[in-house]
Amino acid sequence: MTMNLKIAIQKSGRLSEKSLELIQEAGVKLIQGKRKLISVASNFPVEILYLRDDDIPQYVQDGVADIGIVGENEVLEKNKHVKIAERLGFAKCRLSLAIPQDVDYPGSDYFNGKRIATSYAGILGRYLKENNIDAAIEEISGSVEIAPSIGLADAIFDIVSSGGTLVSNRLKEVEIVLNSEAVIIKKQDLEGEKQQILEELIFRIHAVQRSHANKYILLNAPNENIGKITALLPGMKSPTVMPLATEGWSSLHSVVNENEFWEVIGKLKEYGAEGILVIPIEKMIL
Ligand code: PRT
Ligand code: ZN
Repeated sequence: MTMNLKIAIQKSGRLSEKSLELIQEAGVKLIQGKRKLISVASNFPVEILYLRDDDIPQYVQDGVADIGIVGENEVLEKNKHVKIAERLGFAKCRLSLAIPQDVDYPGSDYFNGKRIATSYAGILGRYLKENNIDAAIEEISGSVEIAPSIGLADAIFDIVSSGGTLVSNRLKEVEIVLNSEAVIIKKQDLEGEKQQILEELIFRIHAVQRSHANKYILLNAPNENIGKITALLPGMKSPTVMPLATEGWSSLHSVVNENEFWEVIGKLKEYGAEGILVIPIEKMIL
């Protein structure tokens, strides 16, 4: 009998959809539980627990779940005994200090003697201590951005993503304390079969991430330029080159990285490539 790896993900919020997507793209088929607190998988030894993100570090520490998907900010705030097993690259944001727009900012000394509103008292407390800043922390659980305008605080320490919330509350970001993204955390002493299931899951996640970062490319090119094009599109090992019925031309198949894509396309056209097709890749295993 195999045991299931228990995976905690956010029940509803900014992380839930992407977390589920990641697990499903890794080929895990979930059978929805009736009350939607738990789902089990039909083809992979995992089960999913749907929780509030704030509770995930604690549950993973205590072994209620074996692993969890949560914002790094939440992991550092809760400061539980868990390990980061993998960084996932989504839900990117930062934890920053912000002050009213019309106040001059001389540097972090500014915060001495000030009151700072936040829901991240743990991270802020450590930052203030490390930087020898003597400020008061006003811990509040929501709508931190309005604290300065209602006279509750002089500054805020909160999550910033686009910066829109700060602007609409007439605040400016003055110190970035932490950059965060979604991560997989695991129990400190995860081992044996469960550790193996986690490794298989991470292997599959890498294949999915790689496939998102790359495209399959097909093109026709004059034979005299195949060498240059091959150097440009090294592919996984080397490109596939096949002769076309038209004399002097070949068809070339390879893989191209999303980041280099437009640059590569420009050069391919210079080298006389025609009929370029670019196709999404579903999975990519090296
Ligand atoms: O109910 P539950 O407790 O599970 O959810 P939650 O409300 O605590 O969390 P949720 O779903 O809002 O966010 C989950 C995680 O997403 C956070 O812990 C971060 O790791 C990550 N994340 C990424 C964000 C943002 N981007 C974000 N922009 N979390 C919150 N925000 C909020 C922020 O609080 C601020 O009010 O968006 C506002 C700022 O956004 P901009 O774009 O205006 O700068
Ligand atoms: Zn939360």
